[in-house]
Amino acid sequence: AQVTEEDLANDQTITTQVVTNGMGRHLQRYSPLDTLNRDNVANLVPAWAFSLGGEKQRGQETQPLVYDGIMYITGSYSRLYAIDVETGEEIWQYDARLPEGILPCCDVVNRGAAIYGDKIIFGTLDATIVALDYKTGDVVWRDRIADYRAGYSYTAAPLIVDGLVITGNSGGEFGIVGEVQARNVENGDLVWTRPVIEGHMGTLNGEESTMTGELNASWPGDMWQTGGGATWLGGSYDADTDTLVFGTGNPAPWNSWLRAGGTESDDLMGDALYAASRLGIDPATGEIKWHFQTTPREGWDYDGVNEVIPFVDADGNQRYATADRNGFFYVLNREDGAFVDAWPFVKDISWAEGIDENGRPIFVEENRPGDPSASADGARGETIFASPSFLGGKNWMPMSYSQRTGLFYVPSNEWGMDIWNEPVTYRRGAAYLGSGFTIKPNYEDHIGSLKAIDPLTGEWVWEVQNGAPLWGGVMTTAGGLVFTGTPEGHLVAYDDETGEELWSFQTGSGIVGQPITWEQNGTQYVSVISGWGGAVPLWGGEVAATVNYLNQGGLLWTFRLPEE
Ligand code: PQQ
Repeated sequence: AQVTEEDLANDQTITTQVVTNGMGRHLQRYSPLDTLNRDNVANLVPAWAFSLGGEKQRGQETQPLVYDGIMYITGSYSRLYAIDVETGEEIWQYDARLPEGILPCCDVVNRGAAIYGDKIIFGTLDATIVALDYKTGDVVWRDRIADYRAGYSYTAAPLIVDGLVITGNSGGEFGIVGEVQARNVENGDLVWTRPVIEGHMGTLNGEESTMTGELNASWPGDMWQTGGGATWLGGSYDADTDTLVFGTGNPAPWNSWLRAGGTESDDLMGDALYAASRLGIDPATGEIKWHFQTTPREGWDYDGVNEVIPFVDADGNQRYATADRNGFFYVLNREDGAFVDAWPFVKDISWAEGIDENGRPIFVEENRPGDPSASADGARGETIFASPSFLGGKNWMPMSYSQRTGLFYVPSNEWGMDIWNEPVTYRRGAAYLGSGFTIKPNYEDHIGSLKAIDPLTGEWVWEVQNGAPLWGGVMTTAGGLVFTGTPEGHLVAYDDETGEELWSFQTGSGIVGQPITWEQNGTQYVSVISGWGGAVPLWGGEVAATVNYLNQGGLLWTFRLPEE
């Protein structure tokens, strides 16, 4: 058997396999399976568990893939495992040999692989992409995405469309330049590249194609050359409009005054296009079809990378939805990415009063960290409190769209930060922030908040609060279930209409992975990886201190209903 473009295109409806990140390239993470449902989920029990082994633990963020009786997962430190789905026995394991000196910003994570033909493909922390034979784990081809010594890394699941492997890059905290690349999945040959910062040149078939944006329209001087905008979370594919949708990280450095973004201007200057944006890209050529910038004049590390999910709203309109790190839930038009509406999905947003009718934030200028050069000694600008924190109202952990309820299920966090700016100059391979910060909880009893959101009105239909920040993916099913995990270790199933907890299981370590479901010989299975880590323990300030009791791990769990 070989995975085809049809398999990828129909992944949501072919319930015996999971061959794409997102359980469908639109990333809805919704399964039409309903043999497991609200009436029987209380009986769910483990079928098997698989340990990643070794002393290499840290954050386990993978979304498993299932094909032809084999489950494929990636692990921390760029490992990939093939496992028998019936028994949980290992078939083979691939360990990337990582060089000294890799510079991942936010833990040694990997979010999953891609599968096509007879190959399984994943990216490694040294900004390399590797294709393995899916039966043996032997390397078929390997290629460098970018130079890890300049701060580039890679953590996302690749996306496959029409025989091309599409990847982003990581490294935004090091003054790299965000880019999307497409390679021939058969041999790894580079087909096109699209840098996402204005002034940089794209390529197609080895030749220069077009410049991104217009030089110095929104970036002063040569700041665009180290402009950040890492495309670190990968993207979705909207088959109906034949568009890749990729998000871009914050512009570098964080200090917006150095990019002419400290004050509002009459033209685009200071907006830092196309950082902190969503881009619609032509998969055949890498040309940008449209852009929507969630946070122009970005100054709080509000990366615009979060997933964009195509859906049809209750009035029959073709829409995209995305829950941005900046705290606003956006609905965009699917043809051209144009702004439709936006609402807060967390409480206490302080950096903006709202979003205007053009989709531009209404800034609260007092809540922008101050200009260091305006301070007495030039060493530190005014410290302000901003909410959400730089780890966002929502970070990378994917939300889900239920076709059953028409609601989005958003894993969000209620927290803020003290943040200030400092002078900084670019040095290759060194952190390029120009900011300091401390994250703080906004409430004593919870940070995590799973919300069911109506995409027509922005209304929160229900909310379930959690002590620690939520950091795991969400999945919905036609059985009326919402699955997600907590850092405290529980995989939980909720009622999709009420938020009532129907089942939970303690997995032994924090869940920052992404659940899936599929069916094998008429039985519906649910799998999730457990293993606490990711950005929170590293960057979470006062919040990290409240969760430092959580243990690391590395166990993949698979559940089913008991045999009759
Ligand atoms: N990764 C996580 C995680 O896996 O928990 C959280 C974050 C990243 C962030 O909050 C980031 O800002 C971030 N930024 C970049 C970047 O700018 O290149 C990369 C990554 C990453 O690759 O994991 C993260």
